[in-house]
Amino acid sequence: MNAPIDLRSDTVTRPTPAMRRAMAEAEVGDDVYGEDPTVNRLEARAADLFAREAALFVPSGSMGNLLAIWCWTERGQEVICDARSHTYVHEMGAMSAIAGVMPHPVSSPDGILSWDLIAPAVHDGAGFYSPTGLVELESTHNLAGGTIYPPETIADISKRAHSGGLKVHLDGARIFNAAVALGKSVAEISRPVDSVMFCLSKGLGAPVGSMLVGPREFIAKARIRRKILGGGMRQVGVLAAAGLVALEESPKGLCRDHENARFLAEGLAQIPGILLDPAKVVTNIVMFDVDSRMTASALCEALRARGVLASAFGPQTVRMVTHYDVDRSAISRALDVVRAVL
Ligand code: TLP
Repeated sequence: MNAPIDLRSDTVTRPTPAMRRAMAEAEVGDDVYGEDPTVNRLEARAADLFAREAALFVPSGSMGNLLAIWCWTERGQEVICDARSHTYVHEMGAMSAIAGVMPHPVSSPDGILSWDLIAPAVHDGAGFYSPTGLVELESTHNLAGGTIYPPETIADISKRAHSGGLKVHLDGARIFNAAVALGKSVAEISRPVDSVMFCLSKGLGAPVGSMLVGPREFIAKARIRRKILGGGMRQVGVLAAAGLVALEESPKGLCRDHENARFLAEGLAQIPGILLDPAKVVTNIVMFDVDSRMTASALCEALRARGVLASAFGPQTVRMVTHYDVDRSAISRALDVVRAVL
């Protein structure tokens, strides 16, 4: 039997041969002493790519987002975020459990907030409301199906947040996908915000790791808090080496992942029982609903039995994500399987 076609996430990608070679040959030291040369190179490269003062290598995107929230806020404040944001829905309540802040979720079309949606949620701490500490945005937006913030919306939100004394953090787990789709650099599209978290371990294909980028003082504080969380990683140059390869090599393949996602979406939209507008698929995430003939988890079970892995993200909602380990022919086969099951 063929290996399963794994469309659950782009986190399932395995390191490329070039990454494995770089990992085997990585020069390492103790990163808690700041002495791992490969980590230092990765942090410098990330800061450079995002035109920022500094960067920090963290074990996961969740830790990167948590550190950003923790470092920008005071206990008891609120973080304004989209109601379907990863920080609110999928980070195990970490911002409350650890940073002591409350999410203030705001619903938005396609996961894209605007200042008009954010403004009514902003509190200055007077009266009965806890004060706003931070605005958090997500691009590409995972649960909304890989949607992208228009750069002018990020600029407008940031300008208005800043004029009210608020910082803006961008969950850019898949910001390279956004950049490729927009034909702009990651520095350009993230310039207005105060900090960015991005993942090396998703579409970029590194086995482990994410980066937090921002001002020097903020990163210094995040470095201490990463240690508090148990995230001091010693000879972690073996992982940073894969991250460096990912940064240089992987962005050029993302365009193919986006074309494959569109092909997948167009095929799915033609299958009776699937509700999906392929025009909304602009990056590598395909989110669709199944009609009442089946639940999302029943569909995923049936697909799994036939060698196609997808994720149920709601009672009727299924997510499929393209990445470099699935090519066009695997996607055609996956479409045949979905058609057969439905
Ligand atoms: N997302 C994972 C799951 O947690 C849902 C996935 O398979 O997509 N921000 C965004 C927008 C994310 O999609 C994710 C991971 C994270 C942050 C957290 O990254 P990790 O998994 O490295 O903690």
